[in-house]
Amino acid sequence: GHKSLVIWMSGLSGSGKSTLAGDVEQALWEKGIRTYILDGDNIRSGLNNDLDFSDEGRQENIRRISEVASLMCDAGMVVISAFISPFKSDREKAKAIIGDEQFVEVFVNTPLEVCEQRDPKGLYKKARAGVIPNFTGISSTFEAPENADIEVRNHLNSRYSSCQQVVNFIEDRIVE
Ligand code: GGZ
Repeated sequence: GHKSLVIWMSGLSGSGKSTLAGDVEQALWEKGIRTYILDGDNIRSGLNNDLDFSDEGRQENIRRISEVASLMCDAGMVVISAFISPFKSDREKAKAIIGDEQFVEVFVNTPLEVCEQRDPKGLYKKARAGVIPNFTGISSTFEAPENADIEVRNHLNSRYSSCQQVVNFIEDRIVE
C-alpha cells in the first residue's frame, strides 16, 4: 500500500494544471498508486454547478473541493486537485481541512503573458473584450503562492521534467 495525499495545484487559466495533473496521474498509475483528479470537468459541472466566478463563488468552490479531497484522501487515494484557487486564505483553509501532513502545494507558475498567448479556449480574448467578467489575471486577482512545496515552470522546462518534479517530491511522502 501507500499513504494518501492531496496534491493541490494552483495557477492561472491556461497555466497547464490539467495537463500536469494528467501526466502525474499516469506516472503514479505506473507505480501502482491509486489516484483521482478533481478538476473543473468533474466538479464545476456537477457538485458546484450552482457557483459562479465571483470571489464568494470561488471561495465556496474551493471549500467544497477541500472537503471532497479530504474525504477521498481518507479513503486512501492520492488526490490531484487542479483549480485556479486564486486566494491565499482559501488555500490555507484547504490545508487546514485536509491536514498539513497530507497537503502538498504545487504552484504552476506560468506567467500571464504565456497563458494569454496560449489561450487554448479563447477565454483571455473574451475577458479582454469584457465579454467574460471577473476573469483571473485580467479582472480578478490571483494571489501567487509564496511558499509552495513545488513550483513548476512548464514554459521553461519539458513536459516530462515538470511531471518528474512533482512525482519525485511526493514519492518519499507516500511510502508507508
Ligand atoms: C477564471 C474562468 C472564468 C473566470 C470561466 N475566471 O482554463 P479553463 O477555463 O478550463 O479553467 C478555468 C476554469 C476556472 O475554474 P476554477 O474552478 O479552477 O476557478 S477557481 O479556483 O477560481 O474557483 C476557465 C474557466 O473555469 N473560467 N470563467 N471568470 N476562469
